[in-house]
Amino acid sequence: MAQEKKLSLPIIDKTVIFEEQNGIVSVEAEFFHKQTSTDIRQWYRTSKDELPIIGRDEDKAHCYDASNNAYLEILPDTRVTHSDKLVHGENFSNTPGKMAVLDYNIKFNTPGRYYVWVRAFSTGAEDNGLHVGLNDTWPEHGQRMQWCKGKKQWTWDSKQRTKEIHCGVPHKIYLDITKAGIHTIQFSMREDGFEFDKFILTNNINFIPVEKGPKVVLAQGKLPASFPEVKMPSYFKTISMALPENRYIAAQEFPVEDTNFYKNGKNWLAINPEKNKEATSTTNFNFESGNYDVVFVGIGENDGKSTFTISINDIEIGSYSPELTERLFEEGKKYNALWKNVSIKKGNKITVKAKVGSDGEEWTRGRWAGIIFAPVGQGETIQNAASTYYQN
Ligand SMILES: [Ca+2]
Ligand SMILES: [Ca+2]
Ligand SMILES: [Ca+2]
Ligand SMILES: [Ca+2]
Repeated sequence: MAQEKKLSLPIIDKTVIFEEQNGIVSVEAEFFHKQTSTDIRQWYRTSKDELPIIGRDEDKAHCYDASNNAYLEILPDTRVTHSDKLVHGENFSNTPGKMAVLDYNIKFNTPGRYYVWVRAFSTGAEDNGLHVGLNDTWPEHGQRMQWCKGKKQWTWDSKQRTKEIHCGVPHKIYLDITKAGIHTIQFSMREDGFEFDKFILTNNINFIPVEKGPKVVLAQGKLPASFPEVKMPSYFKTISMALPENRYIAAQEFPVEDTNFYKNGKNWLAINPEKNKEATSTTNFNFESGNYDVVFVGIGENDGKSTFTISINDIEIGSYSPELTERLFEEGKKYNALWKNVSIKKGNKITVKAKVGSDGEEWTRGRWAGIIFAPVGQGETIQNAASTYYQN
């Protein structure tokens, strides 16, 4: 069987039934048991070793950070920008239930109104609409799910596009489950190129899923093994290598012993705020003497703002605090500091002092990734290299 065909077929059968418990149910998009109305557009699975090549499709694979390391995309994607022709019934369907329909069986224990959230990845303005239905009906409140925020990253949302508000109104996307038992939840295309990772239904109007969302629970059947993980090169590595002339020292090349820092994962140093509020580490600058643009790569956290102070031979070159984030942590330009045209001699001591921050309840961990010494005038270029969570 051609690889492409295989990627549009279900990987579970209809005996696999998901279960709502305590008013919530969570399902991977790739766990549909049936796909219909597929002559013009279909959903295709992408994972580390599975890349559908189906006509026009200008964006890359986005397995990194996808729940279960896999997702579905409606292909081909012939309407990428507003200037591409809109063809009803081909690259767009304002009528739900007509094109690329996915089915999921869910056992509901608690009847009631369920708000539908979907985790999607949008790279443009014409790949961010979807419809949701129930038992082959397509109620008004499942139509025109819309994403505007969170471009180029996996983003949970639950909003209905209206004539007045194109970016969608919250709390308007819901399905009414009138009795307990097994129901079929369905999704169909509104815009081609849509990328679909996971969905949840919750009877709590205030619930907001974060990160990869709640775990999948089964009422019966068995799920296939997870897809292989896709590792991204670290942000620090990516921007360090952006110019061959860059010199750099990763945080984890700094000594840890007796500094109050610990190694956090493979790329960062951090402070355990339950033990320490400050940490300092020093290493030698073993590169050519000269002037450099110094980029300090800190991590933005959502519990507050850490503070970093960098010194060369005990003379401070500056202090700064990365901005607050919405995610647990984030890397990118706005979390870095840049000091231009700094004179450094071979053998100078480079010292990083970190202090945890707080939002009044939780503490940050003073996470940082390293320091880049770029040629003078190139600091901005390094700063503008892509961030971890933005994929093309
Ligand atoms: Ca694509
Ligand atoms: Ca499209
Ligand atoms: Ca796409
Ligand atoms: Ca998924």
